[in-house]
Amino acid sequence: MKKNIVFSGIQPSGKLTIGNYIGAIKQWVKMQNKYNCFFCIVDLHTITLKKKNFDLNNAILDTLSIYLACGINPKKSVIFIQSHISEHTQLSWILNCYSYYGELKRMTQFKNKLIKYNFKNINSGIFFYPILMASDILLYQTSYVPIGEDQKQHIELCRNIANRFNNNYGNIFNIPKPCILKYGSKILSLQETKKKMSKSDNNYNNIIYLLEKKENIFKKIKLAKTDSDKTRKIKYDIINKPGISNILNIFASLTGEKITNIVKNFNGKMYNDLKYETSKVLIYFLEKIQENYYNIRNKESFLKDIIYDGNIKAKKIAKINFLKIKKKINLLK
Ligand code: AQP
Repeated sequence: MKKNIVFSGIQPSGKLTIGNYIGAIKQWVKMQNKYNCFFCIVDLHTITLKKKNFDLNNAILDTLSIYLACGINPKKSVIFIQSHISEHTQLSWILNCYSYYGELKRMTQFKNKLIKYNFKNINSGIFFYPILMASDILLYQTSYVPIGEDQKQHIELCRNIANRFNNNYGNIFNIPKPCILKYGSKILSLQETKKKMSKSDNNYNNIIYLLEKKENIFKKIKLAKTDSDKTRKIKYDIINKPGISNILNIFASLTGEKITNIVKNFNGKMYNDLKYETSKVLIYFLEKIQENYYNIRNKESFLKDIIYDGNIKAKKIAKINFLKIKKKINLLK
């Protein structure tokens, strides 16, 4: 039987965080045993925001090394680079013509970026980003897209565009479904619990990187914002106790323990006890990933071979599917 297709990607826009792992990569590792998986390094999305002295080429290899270190297996999954497969941008133009200004304007991520950059110097790449993302997904006839909560709205848009296209031309695109975890789909920033943890956050104390040093983990988790509830009771309540709930989410996601059990085990204990144990969980968990990472990161020819192989496999599918789309809209006889 033909396996369903899974597509997902991460921007090589900085050092990956435990948010990227818990929300996305953790799901990928599991899914690669069951599905036909395409894991992309979405470098074209990264150039929507420009950072001074940022070495994108290096960041792509860092991201690939993290994928591998976390357990993405190039023998099971296709790992490739978005900009190397020209069909992504070609399809993106076509889909631009089947999507509306109004729907792109409503995207929360876009609105947040407008605020973050004070409505100044917003390039149109940021505006069209969700269309390129839809192209990434639809090009491979994807069934499932494992992502964090923040990307949910973009998948809804992608589904709308695919349905619109199908209504015009027959069943061209598979309609993809998002896979979003019940717990851990939005790991919060450690000190500003109203927003998610993000690799491009300027405040490093908000983030635990996958390559975070042991001593920083203790320090950052210790500094993590909690709440002013006088009872200091450890309980899962994302509305009233976002900080503590976030720490519980991290603990649960990395150990596989149920939140209710963790809460029971910490009954009567202090916030600092939970923070200390969570730091230990993080250190134990990240140790292996970091060891794997440092073993492969300087093997550039090994990494480039993986990209080469992945690109060939992705290109083959992308080319066939894109030709079908072009034929349907009469761009090709
Ligand atoms: N805090 C998070 N909790 C859970 N999942 C998260 N993801 C990101 N942050 C969290 C998921 O990771 C995947 C890759 O995301 P991306 O790099 O393509 O862009 P992003 O969502 O904008 O992630 P960042 O870390 O916030 O990147 P920057 O700072 O560059 O914008 C996605 O599946 C995302 O949901």
